[in-house]
Amino acid sequence: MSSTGSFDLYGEVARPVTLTVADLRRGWEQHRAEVVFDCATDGARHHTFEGPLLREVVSGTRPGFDPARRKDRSRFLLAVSGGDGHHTVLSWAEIDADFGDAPMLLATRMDDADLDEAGTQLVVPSDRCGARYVSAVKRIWVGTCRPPADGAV
Ligand SMILES: Nc1nc2c(c(=O)[nH]1)N[C@H]1C(S)=C(S)[C@@H](COP(=O)(O)O)O[C@H]1N2
Ligand SMILES: [Mo]
Repeated sequence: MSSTGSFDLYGEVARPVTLTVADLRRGWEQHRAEVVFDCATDGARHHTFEGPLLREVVSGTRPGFDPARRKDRSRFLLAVSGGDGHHTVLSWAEIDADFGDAPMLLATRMDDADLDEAGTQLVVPSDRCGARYVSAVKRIWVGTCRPPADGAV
């Protein structure tokens, strides 16, 4: 059972880890992002977030790719789940500096509030809509999916 505000980072990685928001604040350089996104029900939302880059935090777990090979890295996915069951998927290539280079964060602070109790929030400044800004993150799975087999269609 994980403590308040912590999340599990696991999957096809050498070093799975459970991290608190305090760990995120201590362990990596903090970045700041002022974002606007559209919510289907609430319209334009404005927020300021602070936190480490998602790719730096995930890299610390040593995902099971050869870091020197772009094609190998491009096979990996991340699945991010909130405590309420909201779940979204992104690809490693979206955040990899040689591909999409999106400056996604794992927030330690939103607007004027620390997220230690609520839990970290995924910040996706390159998204136009808010659906992937998963709050109260509980799990991030990192891994690959099997390529479609011949004759599967
Ligand atoms: N855990 C969780 N995070 C979530 C959602 C959700 O239902 N559960 N909804 C998303 C959607 S659709 C939007 S638009 C934003 C809204 O964030 P805000 O209300 O803080 O502006 O949160 C996102 N993060
Ligand atoms: Mo939304």
